[in-house]
Amino acid sequence: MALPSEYSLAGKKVWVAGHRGMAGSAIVRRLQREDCHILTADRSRMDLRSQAAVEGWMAENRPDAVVLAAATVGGIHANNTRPAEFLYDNLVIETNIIHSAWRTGVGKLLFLGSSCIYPRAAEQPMREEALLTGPLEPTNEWYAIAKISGIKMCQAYRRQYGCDFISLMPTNLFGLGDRYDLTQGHVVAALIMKIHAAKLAGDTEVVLWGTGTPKREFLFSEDLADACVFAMKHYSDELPLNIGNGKEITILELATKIAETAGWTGHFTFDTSKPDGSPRKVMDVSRLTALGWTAKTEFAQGMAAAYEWYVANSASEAGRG
Ligand code: GFB
Repeated sequence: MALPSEYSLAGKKVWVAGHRGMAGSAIVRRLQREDCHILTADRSRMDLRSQAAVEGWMAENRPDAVVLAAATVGGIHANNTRPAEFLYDNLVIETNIIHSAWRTGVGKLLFLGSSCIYPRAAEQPMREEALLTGPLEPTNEWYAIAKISGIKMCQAYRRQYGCDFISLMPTNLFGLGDRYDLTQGHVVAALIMKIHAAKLAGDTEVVLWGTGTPKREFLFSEDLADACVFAMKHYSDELPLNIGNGKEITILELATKIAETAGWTGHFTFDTSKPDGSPRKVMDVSRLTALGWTAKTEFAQGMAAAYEWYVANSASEAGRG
């Protein structure tokens, strides 16, 4: 169904679901520069997995627009070992929010997915059209299936009810407010923790999981947030929209750059009993670029900000590992 592609946030009530996570908190910061009213709901007030709670909250608060950044997320180990949570939590959060957004007449909904929705063997860089063209990477297929369902819900509600619901597929993210957890977190947060701890302890070796050869593309949290606000205003289509910078580096190169940022001069070894996951995951961002958006933050600048955030906010509680 053809919907107008321009959406004005001016004067709108925008609910950011998942405002405490890295993506959601960056989106709140970015929306604070728009002429809109931001709504958030703390986990203690509403469990997004409860349909009754979500429906009640939506009926009471009546947001005009919704950013669905709430999800159960984690790095490769979390995805691989907690399949039930990654599937159930994410499916139920998405269905509750998307369905009640339709019921309460939400004018724009942005659903955040992930680059892991594309097939493991997708042609690189990965185009949006690669969705559902082949088998998924097994370490995160549960999360990917839930996120694919979210995309399909947005498409279905567009088709059947004319809802302006869109899906964005960000590449791997890093930045401010990441989850610093050595086993459950993503690679950037885990390596910041390990390298910072090695620096403080005077250790000369840090162990990387896997072979260090997989390639990943990393986008800074504040750039993701800027892309989300851009897409809210200017994107309206069934096809998901890739969000990234199109640049990839190996895990070993990533570790080396984090070491440079932290000022640690030791060396890396590899625990190949741990999984590598996808060999390569780089986004084709040509549709996003054609719309007029590109990432602004240089990798080194984003990494310095992420490291600084970790040292200021999390390092003391995180323990040494
Ligand atoms: O961010 P990450 O955990 O997940 O990165 P994915 C995993 C890659 O980093 C693998 C290597 O190649 C790991 O072998 N790695 C090296 C490490 N050392 C470490 C370490 O200490 N911790 C971690 N976590 N990895 C995620 C999905 O996949 O991609 C998410 O699991 C999401 O669901 C995200 O979709 C975009 O990049 O493999």
